Amino acid sequence: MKVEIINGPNLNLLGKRQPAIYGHETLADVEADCRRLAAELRLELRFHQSNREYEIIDWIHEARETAGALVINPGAFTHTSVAIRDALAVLEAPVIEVHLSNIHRREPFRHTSMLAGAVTGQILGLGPAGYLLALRALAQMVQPAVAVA
Ligand code: CA2
Repeated sequence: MKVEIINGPNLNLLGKRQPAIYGHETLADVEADCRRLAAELRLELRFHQSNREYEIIDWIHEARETAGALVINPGAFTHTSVAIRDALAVLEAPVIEVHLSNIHRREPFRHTSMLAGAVTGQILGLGPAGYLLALRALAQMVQPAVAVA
């Protein structure tokens, strides 16, 4: 099964700024961890990051044709983007929204996710482990025979 992981704006800075909030792992580290687990779970992974909203929307549209599941950390677009929500709402595959930080413990403007009503589930505040948990959950949903333990 193909899984898309989509990362939004500024996540390319991961591990390089604000380690107190986002930790020391870079996005390349997160990708490597995800690729290791995906191989174990027999998932075919595509991993993306963009600072451009339209590019994220285009990847979601492509996923309608190609992907069995999707993980998205939309960055700050979480709190603003009706367009990303609309793109997710027409996706039939399961989608997990991941946030490194617990957005509810942060500034009030981060407490609302525009996407919440259009995703299967959310994982918040667990750092990079959230991506791995999302992959495990999706594998369990879509190919339970492979995703043991
Ligand atoms: O907690 C998350 O994963 C967020 O999606 C991260 C976004 C933020 O706008 C959301 O409210 C919550 C920010 C991503 C920016 O990442 C940086 C990483 C290192 C240094 C600067 C920004």
